[in-house]
Amino acid sequence: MARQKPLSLYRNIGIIAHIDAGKTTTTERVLYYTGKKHQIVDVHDTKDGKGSTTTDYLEQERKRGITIQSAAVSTEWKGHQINVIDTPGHVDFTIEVNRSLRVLDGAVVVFDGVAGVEPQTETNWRLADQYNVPRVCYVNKMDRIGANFAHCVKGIKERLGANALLCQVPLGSHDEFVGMADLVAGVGYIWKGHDKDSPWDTVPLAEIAGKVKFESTADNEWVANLAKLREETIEKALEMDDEAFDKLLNAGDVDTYIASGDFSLELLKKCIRKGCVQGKLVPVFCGSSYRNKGVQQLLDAVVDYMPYPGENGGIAMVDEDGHIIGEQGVIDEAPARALAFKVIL
Ligand SMILES: Nc1nc2c(ncn2[C@@H]2O[C@H](COP(=O)(O)OP(=O)(O)OP(=O)(O)O)[C@@H](O)[C@H]2O)c(=O)[nH]1
Ligand SMILES: [Mg+2]
Repeated sequence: MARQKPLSLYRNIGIIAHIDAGKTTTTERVLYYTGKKHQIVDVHDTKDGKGSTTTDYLEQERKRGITIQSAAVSTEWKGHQINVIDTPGHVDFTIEVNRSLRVLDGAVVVFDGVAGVEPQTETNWRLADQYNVPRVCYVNKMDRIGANFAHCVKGIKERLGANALLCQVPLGSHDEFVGMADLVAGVGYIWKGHDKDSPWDTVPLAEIAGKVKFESTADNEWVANLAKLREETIEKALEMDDEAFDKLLNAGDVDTYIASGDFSLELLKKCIRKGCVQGKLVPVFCGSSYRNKGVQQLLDAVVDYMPYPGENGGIAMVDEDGHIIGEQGVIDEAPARALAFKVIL
């Protein structure tokens, strides 16, 4: 079976979360923005027979508006083949998440921006730990009343014990959620509307404060602290690479380091990728899939930070008694091998 692309251009990812965090809604946007679908179907519109989302196609899934079984879809983004498994969040179907994690190289963990870390987030997080699956976090539903990014990040750090790296912070919340600041690229994305095809403006980090003003003090604080937050992100990311971190230490501070000419966006992304693939860092993003904000940037993160098959080493081989007897490398030149993780009749 010939592969169309080198392995480095594949991403096999799962979307995992507590029930209702927005996994299927996010998957639906992924298919739309990658050009695989021309329409978006919303989960809550499927109950009265108005079609179905691509991944919740079972009759009971449509009727109940929940995911029951894991469903896999394939699409392309920026020259990469992205295979996505949309998993169920309900506790009764945890076995479906378990099976999926066995075959995944990376996972996008979705959070409800209001609820933060929930019981099934923890269960699925521990399962991902068990299978050594690198993760990125996506704080969804920033458009809901009560959305609280800080609370969610606190939960990611304290309840999940993750070394969270803020790659984005939200610009506003609830009705005022207009986009996010990208602490890696040093820019803000400010959407002009909620429609699925609404464009966004990309503005330099230093200009964001002049463009947005929110009712909530907490929301304004994120904006007031953007320069400091970016410094923290850069510092933490560079720790993943001895040479880059030494240079930062010699420069004394992030500003001097950037001015020295040794710094580049490519280097920063390389460090984040290294930390993420090795499971030392968990990059954090935010958005509102329902309001069509942040999904394209999340896809970029999947390409930039999630491992390709075999990047994290081979697959353990076991004998009939389950003893590990070696490792099977995942290499381009080798004949294709497959593990059927699910059969649908
Ligand atoms: N306001 C708001 N609602 C959202 C957002 N994302 C999803 N929802 C809504 O949340 C509900 C659950 O969304 P789903 O996408 O089915 O969530 P899920 O994580 O796939 O749920 P399960 O697979 O059943 O665990 C639906 O009514 C969605 O429309 C969002 O960004 N903002
Ligand atoms: Mg679902």
